[in-house]
Amino acid sequence: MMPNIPEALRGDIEALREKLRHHNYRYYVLDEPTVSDAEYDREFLRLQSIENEHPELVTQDSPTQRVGATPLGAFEQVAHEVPMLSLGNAFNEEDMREFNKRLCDRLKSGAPIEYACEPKLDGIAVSLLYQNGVLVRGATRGDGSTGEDITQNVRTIESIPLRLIGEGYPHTLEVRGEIYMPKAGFRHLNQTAAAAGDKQFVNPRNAAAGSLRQLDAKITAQRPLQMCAYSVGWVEGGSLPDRHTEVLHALNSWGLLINSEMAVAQNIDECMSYFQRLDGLRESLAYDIDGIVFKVNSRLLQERLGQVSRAPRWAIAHKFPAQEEITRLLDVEFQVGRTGAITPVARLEPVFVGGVTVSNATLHNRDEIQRLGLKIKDYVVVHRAGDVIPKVVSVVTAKRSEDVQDIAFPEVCPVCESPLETLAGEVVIRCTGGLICGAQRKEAIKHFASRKAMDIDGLGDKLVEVLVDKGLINAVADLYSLEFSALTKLERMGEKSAENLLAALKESRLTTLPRFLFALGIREVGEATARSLAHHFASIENISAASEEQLLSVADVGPVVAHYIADFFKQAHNLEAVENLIAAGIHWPEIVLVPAEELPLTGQTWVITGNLEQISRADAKAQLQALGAKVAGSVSAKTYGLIAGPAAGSKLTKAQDLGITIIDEAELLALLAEH
Ligand code: I6G
Repeated sequence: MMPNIPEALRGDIEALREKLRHHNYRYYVLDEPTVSDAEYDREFLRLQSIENEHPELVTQDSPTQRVGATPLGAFEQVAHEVPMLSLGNAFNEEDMREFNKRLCDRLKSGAPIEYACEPKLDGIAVSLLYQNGVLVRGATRGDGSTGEDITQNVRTIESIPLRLIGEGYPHTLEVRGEIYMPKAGFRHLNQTAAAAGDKQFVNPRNAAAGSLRQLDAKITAQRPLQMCAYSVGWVEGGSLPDRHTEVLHALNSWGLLINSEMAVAQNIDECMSYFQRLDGLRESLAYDIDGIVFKVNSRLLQERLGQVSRAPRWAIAHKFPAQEEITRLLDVEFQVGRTGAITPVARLEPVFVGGVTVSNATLHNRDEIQRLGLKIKDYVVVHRAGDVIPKVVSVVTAKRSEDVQDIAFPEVCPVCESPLETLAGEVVIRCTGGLICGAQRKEAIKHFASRKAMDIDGLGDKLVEVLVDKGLINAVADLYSLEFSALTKLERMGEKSAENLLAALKESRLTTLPRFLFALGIREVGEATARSLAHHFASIENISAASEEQLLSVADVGPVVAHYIADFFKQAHNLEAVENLIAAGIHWPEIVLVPAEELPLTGQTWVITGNLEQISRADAKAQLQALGAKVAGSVSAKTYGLIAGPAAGSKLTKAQDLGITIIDEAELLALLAEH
């Protein structure tokens, strides 16, 4: 017999569930919570406690029922009612244009085709089946016809609704999408694994796959997984909008997460612009993507186009170049940097990754080699993303052969044989040789001559190596006494090149104090700090005489940097180098200190967004600050101006809405040059 439960209590419980579903949706799907975590927790506990008292009222779609009780013995097979197709690929613009032409020809239409553009998340394709709005099954794609039942696991993912919200969804609705692990969650998961001495995942995709493969859903529940919907499969008892992007918006209104970068392109040219824009955004996205999926937006046209073998004709994945490849570690060499840091560098069998051929990758330090468990001749996974230096991310131990060799870290500096040291709290091993060390000297001179330092045209890294190796220069000041006759004796140095180099050296003598300070190569003093120091102290004499305490009063100088600066100017050989350079004729326009309230941009707050190409963000920020401006991270009514580079997103839209001045990089450079 049914227990006697007041109808009012049933109603209360359902209302509470609805409320929690709504907050869940706002938090996990819209990313716009309207209650605090504490308030959510209180309501959740209230529901849990009522359900504990009345277990007969617990329903499978209750927000308390995400984690099942008993681990499975094995995953069951699931036959997909509508096959889960795969996508054809495009690797370049030509492939994309051919795809578009194929479709135009087939549709026999001269009108441009409208496309839906969606980032292709690097995750696991899944199917979620909703019957009357209740999640009844979750399955992997498998071979497209048959997958595995992972209902227990998908139920633990908070961005997957256990019951759809809103109205108008079909009675049977199969949603398809990608389960993925955001980059931040992946990093955190690996840090926790490392701290516990457990095995780490190679990348977010493997972590997502491993998490879904758990027979115990309690483990899946602890993994930071998300699900993003990208299409529908089996649909009955209801209808969907005519355009694919509208279908996705409908899914979103029923509680499912869709990609916020989704857009509509009116033609193939707009698809290509979208591809370029997302390529620029790729690194800054919270999740890994491996390409862009373009789909004919009209579902009617999709139907007309149909499919070929197991892929729809109306969709294509335009892939970015792979960011990870496997290659062989041939050797490890040890480089000595400007500050004496010894960096192990992997010499690799050349491999095409991230759009370029890579044959070297940094291994950072000894700890990293140990963490990777790396041996010479191992097969390794190399990662290269954007302009970031290639990195060895893991060893493919399954491919390890018998002939691998241990990597021996040097006992003394590989260049000058000085002893090595590791300072307390650092992992970096350094050569103690200072400027006695040929490698450190060369690096110091290369840095001095570099574009953002003294900008000596024609004095590249190779030439510095030759000049030091031939004994023509030992220190930076020696550059200014180089003679024509000595230069023309060098291999591949004609009279014209020697003349040009001497002219560039002469020209470089007129510089600015910030450039000169940066060129000295003081540890941790980058361009921005050099500029702040110059504008605070106005002269090299004042800077070299400043105490650590005085240095600390400079914007962006902390105790560590203050110590490095003071320490640099305490050393006689550094003071001598500065004197020699000034004696060689290096000079700069005097810096006139202006009171803060009289600076040209005082009272203005600027925000920087999008990509800057000619100036780093740190530098732009420092230069704006040096002119008296504040630089903020978000746009508000108080913002004076927005600097928007390519791939600017929501900050640009907000600034446009607020009618704030918007300038591009070229206008920023003009503004900085003006003052
Ligand atoms: O594997 C896929 C990833 C992303 C897809 C897909 C997608 O859209 C953003 N869309 C379809 C239609 C298919 N696979 C078959």
